[in-house]
Amino acid sequence: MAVSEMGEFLRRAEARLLDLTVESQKADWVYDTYITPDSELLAARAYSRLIGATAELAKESTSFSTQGLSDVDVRKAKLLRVLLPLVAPSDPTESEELSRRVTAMRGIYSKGRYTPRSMPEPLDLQGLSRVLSESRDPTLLEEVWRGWHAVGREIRPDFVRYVELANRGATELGFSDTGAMWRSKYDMDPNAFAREVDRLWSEVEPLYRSLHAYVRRRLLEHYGGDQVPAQGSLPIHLLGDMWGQSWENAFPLLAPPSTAPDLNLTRILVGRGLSPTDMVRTAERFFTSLGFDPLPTTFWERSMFVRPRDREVVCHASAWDVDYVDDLRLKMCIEITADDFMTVHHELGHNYYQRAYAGQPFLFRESAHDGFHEAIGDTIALSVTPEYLVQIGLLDRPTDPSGDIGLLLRRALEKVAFLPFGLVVDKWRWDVFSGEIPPSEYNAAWWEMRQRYQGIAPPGPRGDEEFDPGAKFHVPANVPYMRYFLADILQFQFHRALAREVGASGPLHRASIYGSKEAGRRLGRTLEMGTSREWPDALEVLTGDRRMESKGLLEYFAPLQQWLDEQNRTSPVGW
Ligand code: X8Z
Ligand code: ZN
Repeated sequence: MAVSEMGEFLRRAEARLLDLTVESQKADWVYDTYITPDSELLAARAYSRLIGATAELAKESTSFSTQGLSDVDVRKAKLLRVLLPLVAPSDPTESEELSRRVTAMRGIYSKGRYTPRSMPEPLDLQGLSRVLSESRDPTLLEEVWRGWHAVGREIRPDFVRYVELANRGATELGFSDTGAMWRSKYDMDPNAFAREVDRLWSEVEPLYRSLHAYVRRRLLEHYGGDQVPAQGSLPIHLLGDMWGQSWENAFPLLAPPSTAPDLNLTRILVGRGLSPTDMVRTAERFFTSLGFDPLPTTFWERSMFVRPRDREVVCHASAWDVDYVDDLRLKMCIEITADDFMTVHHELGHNYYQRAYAGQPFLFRESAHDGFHEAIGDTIALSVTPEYLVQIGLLDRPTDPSGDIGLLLRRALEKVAFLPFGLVVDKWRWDVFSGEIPPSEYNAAWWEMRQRYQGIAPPGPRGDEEFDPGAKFHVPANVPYMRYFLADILQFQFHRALAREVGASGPLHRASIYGSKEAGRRLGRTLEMGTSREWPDALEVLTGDRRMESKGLLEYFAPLQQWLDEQNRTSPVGW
C-alpha cells in the first residue's frame, strides 16, 4: 500500500470504528441500566461487530510498511493493534460466542444475590458489602463473604471458554496471548513494562508491610487469636470489604489510640443530608473551580445515580462518553458514604478526561496510558482535605493537626492496602492467559498469589470448584486491572507536582489544589493530549518527570510510616 493509501486507510478506519464504538456503547448503556435477555443479545451483537471490525482493520494495517508515514499515522497504526482489551477470532461464530460470553458474565455478576441466614431478604453486592463494612461478628462476616463468592462458580464455565477464544483472537493478531497484548499498551517493551511494575512495587512494599503488621496486631487485639494469627496472613473477611482491597471500613478498630479524633466524612455527609445528586454537584464544583466547564445538561438527564428499584442493573461505577464527543454520563448506585464521595470524584475524572481529548482524532481519544485515566479523579480527591471541607461549608473548622496520623491511617487503609491487590489481579490473569495457570489451578493460584503479595487468606480452604477471581467485577467484565495499581502510585506523583504548582507549603496530605486555575491549566494541557503522544510526554507536562515514581506516595505517607514503625517495634512484621 502506498503512503497516501495508508493515510486514507487510517481515516476510513477511524470513521468506521467511531461509528461501531458509539453503537456498542449505546447498546451497553441500555444493557447495563436494564439487564434483560433482549438487551443482552443486542449488546453482545454490537460488541461482536466492534471487535470483529477492529481485528480486521488491525490485521490489515500490519500488512503495509510504515515507511514514509507521518509520525501521527505511525502512532495511529500502532494504537490500532492494542485498541481494545479483546480481539475477535476471525471465525465469525467464535467471535459471536466470545462477545456473548463476555456480555453474559457481566450480567451474572451483577445479578448475584445471597440471603444471610439471619436475614429475611436476599442481599445484592451493595447490601452484602454493607454487612462487611459494619458488622464485627466474625461468623456473619464469614458467611456473607462465602455467600457472595458463590457467584464465581456460576461465572467459571464462561470464563474458561473466554480465555481460550480471547487468546485465539490475540494470537491471530501476532501477540503470544491476551495478557501480552494488554502489556503492549504502554509505549514500551511488554517485558520491560512487567519489570517496571515490579520496580514500583518493590519501592512501596516496605510501607505495605508496616501497615499490614500494625493492622494484624490491632485485629488480633479485637478478635482474639482464634480469628487472627499473630504472624500469618490477615483473614480477608475481617478487613471491611469483599476483596480485602481497601481496609478503611475497619478503621474504627484500628484508629490510633491517643490522637485527636480524625475526620469522619461519612458522618458529615449524612449529617448534612447530602443527596446522591449533591455528591455529584460537589465533585463537579471541584472541577469548575480549576477552570473546567460545568458538565453538559444531558449529563444530568441521562446519568444513573441510584439503583433502580424495579430492574437489574450493573451497579459497578463507571463513567461514559457515549458519543465520544460530549454525551458524558455517570452510572453508579451512589450511597451517602465517604467511599462513594471519593468514587464520584474518581468517575468525574474519567468524564473530564473524555471531554478534554474529544478534540483529538478517534484513535487518540484515550488517556496517555490507562493508569492516567484512573488517576485523575483520585488526584482531585486527594485534595479533599479538612481545609477544603471548611471552604465548601461541609465542616465548621479544620481538624487539629494532632489528629493527622488518624487522617493518614485512614488514607493508607484505602491507598496503601490497595497496592498489592492492584498488582495481583493481573499478575494472576497474565499467567492465566499465558497458560502458566491451567483452569484446574485457577483458584489455588489465585490464593497463592494473594497470600504471597498481600498476606491475605480466605476464611478456610477454597476448593477447585470455586472461582473466587470471578467474584471481582473486572474479571468477569474483562477490564484490565494493572491500571489501578499504576494509578495508585501516579495520583500521588500528580498530587505532589500540582501541590508544588499552587505553592502549597506544609505536608502533602494537607495540600489542596481547590480553586487553582494554574493547576487546572496544567492538568487540562495533559488531558487534552489524549494518547496522541507517548505517555512519558504527558507525564512530563503534568509533573516534569518522565518516569513513574513512588516518591509522591512515600512522601505523603512518610509521617505515618514513622509512626507505624514505632507501633511495630514489639510486633512481628511480614507473614
Ligand atoms: O473499578 C473502579 C472504578 C471504576 S473504573 C469504580 N475502581 C477499582 C475497583 O473498584 O476495584 C476504582 C478503584 C479500583
Ligand atoms: Zn475508573
